[in-house]
Amino acid sequence: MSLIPILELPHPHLRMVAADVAAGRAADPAFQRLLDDMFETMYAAPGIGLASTQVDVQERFMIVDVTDGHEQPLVFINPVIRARSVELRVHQEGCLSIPGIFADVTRADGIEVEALDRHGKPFVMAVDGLLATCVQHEIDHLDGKLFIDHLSPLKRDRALKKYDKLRRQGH
Ligand code: GNR
Ligand code: NI
Repeated sequence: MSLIPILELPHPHLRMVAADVAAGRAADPAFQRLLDDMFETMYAAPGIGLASTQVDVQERFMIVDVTDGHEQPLVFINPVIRARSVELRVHQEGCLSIPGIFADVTRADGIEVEALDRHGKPFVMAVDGLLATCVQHEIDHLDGKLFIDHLSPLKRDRALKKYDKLRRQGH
């Protein structure tokens, strides 16, 4: 297994929209190895989610594990949000692609997501709380979207200026 470099802002590939994962790709040993390497990379960071876009792969899949002890590793291939709750939830988000920046983001509290698992088998999962926040954050990555895009122009501007400053200081 090996760690994969994570793209950081302002890398332009973070803004790319990923294409669907092709049928049969789950049977490719290289794809399974990529998933294992992504889990290793996410746990090492440490992070609770990692989208293909962040490791410079433009195919629609992501991994998530919001547990403390690596207890619920989830793979979502070609994820689609089928339903979202009216209730919203605010969570202070961060992103491995914008290190050092954290801000409150409002998203649906609960969602129903349809996807394929790592073996290519379809499933539907209802999630809420932190897991729902994380799944929405990761699906955004597949569409070239970052959590700072959910902020008001003023707050986004402040976050980006802070990020620039951190980078100039060598963080
Ligand atoms: O590790 C991560 N933590 C996190 C916290 C709040 C909301 C979303 C996240 S996802 C982030 C890892 C990451 O950047 N995934 O794309
Ligand atoms: Ni992220």
